[in-house]
Amino acid sequence: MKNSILLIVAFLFSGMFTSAQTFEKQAPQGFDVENKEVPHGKIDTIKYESKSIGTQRKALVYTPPGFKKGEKYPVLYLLHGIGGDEKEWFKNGTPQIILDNLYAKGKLTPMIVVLPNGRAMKDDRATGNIWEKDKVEAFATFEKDLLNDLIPFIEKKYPVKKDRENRAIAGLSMGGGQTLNFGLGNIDKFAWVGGFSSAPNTKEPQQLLPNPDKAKELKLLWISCGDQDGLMPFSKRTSDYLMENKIPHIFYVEPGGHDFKVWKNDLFLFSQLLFKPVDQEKINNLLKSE
Ligand code: FER
Repeated sequence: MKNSILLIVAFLFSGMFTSAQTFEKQAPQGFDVENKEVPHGKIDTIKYESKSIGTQRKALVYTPPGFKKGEKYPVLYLLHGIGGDEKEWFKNGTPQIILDNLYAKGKLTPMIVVLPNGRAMKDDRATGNIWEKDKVEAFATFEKDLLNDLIPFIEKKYPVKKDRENRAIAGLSMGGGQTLNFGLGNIDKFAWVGGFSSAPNTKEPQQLLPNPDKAKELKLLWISCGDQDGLMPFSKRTSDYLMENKIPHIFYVEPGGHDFKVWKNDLFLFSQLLFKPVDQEKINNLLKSE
């Protein structure tokens, strides 16, 4: 009897040890290289009617290896930057390869990943002057399109779990700002939020979270930025405000600038935390350690 209790305790401890150990601080070499030997997910281009914009809009959807219509999946909405569109992540961040490789190692909860076009306006292509006022404003307009058009479309067309605990939002730069604005503004819709190198479109902390305690309902609040990135102040001020208000979150300052090397690493780390129990304090300490 005593022995079996000891065994159980030892087993539980070894589990804690392995899960901490196997959460690597940085993506290992080859994490983003296609491996023909592993099962692949599938990428579809979908078109949906946007009542908010009055046009048909496009998004890419990645379904995981072994995807079955009869099962129900959580969903991650993954947003691009100011120069991109629905294909930016796919072309430059290769989430399909990173995630295929993670699935092969058993590191992910099976999920659907939606890559939307976050420039919500009639001509949503990343052409001409991408810094023009109406194009920048269209990144804010996307909140309506996402909540009222895209999410309902995905929930009709794909077998997905529809509660907040099964819906995540993350993004890079302008998409990171959108993520924090929309995610923290709609905690009833999203329980998992990840801002990567968030841009100046990130609302000021007081406006972002007038009632900071509300953010305690989140399962994961991830804020990361490269240490060489000029946009660091937007992540830092958000994290500082959360710290002042004792809101659990992960603040990850990583080596690097404003580029896909950083964002691929972010996706690699962030995706492994999704839709499973996460101790943010522990991950924070792990990411800070040498
Ligand atoms: C800015 C600097 C950077 C800005 C947006 C960005 C709207 C976005 C960068 C990106 O998405 O990569 O002043 O203002």
